[in-house]
Amino acid sequence: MHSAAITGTGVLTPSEVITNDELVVAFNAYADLWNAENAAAIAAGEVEAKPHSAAEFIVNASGIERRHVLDKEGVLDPKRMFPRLAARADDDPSIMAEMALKAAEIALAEAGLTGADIDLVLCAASNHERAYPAIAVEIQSLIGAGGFAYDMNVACSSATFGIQTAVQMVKTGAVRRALLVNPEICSAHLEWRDRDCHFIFGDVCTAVVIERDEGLTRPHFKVISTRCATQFSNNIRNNNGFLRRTHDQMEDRRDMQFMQNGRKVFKEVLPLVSQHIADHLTEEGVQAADLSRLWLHQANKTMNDYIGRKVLRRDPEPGEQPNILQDYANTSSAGSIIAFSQHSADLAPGAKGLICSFGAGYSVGSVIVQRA
Ligand code: CO8
Repeated sequence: MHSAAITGTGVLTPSEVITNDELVVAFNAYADLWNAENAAAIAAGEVEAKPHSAAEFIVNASGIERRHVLDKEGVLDPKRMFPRLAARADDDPSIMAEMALKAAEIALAEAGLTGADIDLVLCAASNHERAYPAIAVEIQSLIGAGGFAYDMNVACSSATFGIQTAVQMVKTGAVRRALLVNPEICSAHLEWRDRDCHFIFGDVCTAVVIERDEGLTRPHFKVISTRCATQFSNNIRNNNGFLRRTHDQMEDRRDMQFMQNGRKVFKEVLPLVSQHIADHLTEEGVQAADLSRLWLHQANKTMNDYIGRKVLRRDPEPGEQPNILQDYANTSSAGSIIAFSQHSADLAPGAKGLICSFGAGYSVGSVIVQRA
């Protein structure tokens, strides 16, 4: 068996930003329009008026202050409320592949590699823009990688589960160098017309290079261990899928976008994640006190504060558990990787840390790493 290391990471951040204030202005204009159009039904008690959203609620409930998106104009148009992304010809790079290419370039440069050095490409995300061919195979071709490629989807845990897959293949010798990309176009499957969730998500793409840990000369992170777990729940769900036509259900239904019971998720996922991390550390003989940093899934600040306290058995020091959700919102699988990419270079050789994601499924994935 070989050892595996993370030798490069990259983040592609879309340039367009929506602040909470901008988001709320657009949502409230949409709600006013909808209420005016449905005034008679509201007066008759047949439907409920849509209440306004509030920027203060958003930041207090989640810690999110802004989010990056591929298309701001479409999201903020009260008569549209979702992004406008131009359709592409089959011969043009798909949107996810284009995002992945940019993040991959950064990660490969950090690792001192080119696409030709890669023999496994995984595209792991919470949605894929087409059924087939796999986006990963398109990326493999665009970067000139050899070997093979495929898509994975474990919702918010896609990146950590992808790391686990790549690490196992590197360890067994099935591949030597893997590129994992997480192009998350959350704006296209978020329901921006629902005030309970319209603030939650943003768009981004992350990339991670995982290699056999032999003869590495640049700074890197040894992968000590990975651990994945799933437990079925309907509390985070999106029913959109290829059977829609067969059900004669092509209308714009609410469950064709992201849906969640946020309170239940909060209550059920927290103990699951805390126990998962505790078990992972025990299994590997790593003490909580040995961890210099936690790079957690970026869904909710209160959730992360709670998990940090549970894992470290004290309040995390500033910088010990970096959050990026205030700037990016929840970017599904990419969140913990953005935190890792942006807040890991300062760790001293020998320092240990833990990447952990959690979300729909439910799913939890953790990766213990050590700076080298
Ligand atoms: N403005 C003002 N008031 C509001 C708003 C708003 N925007 N939204 C809700 N309210 C009101 C509610 O109506 C409610 O009022 P009342 O008490 O009168 O009923 C009150 O505020 C409180 O509402 P909530 O109970 O919903 O508020 P919470 O404190 O629970 O906060 C959160 C809501 C932030 C959603 C919180 O529950 C949370 O973060 N939960 C965890 C969610 C989570 O981590 N989910 C993971 C999902 S991500 C994932 O797995 C990947 C999926 C794939 C990606 C999908 C991309 C689109």
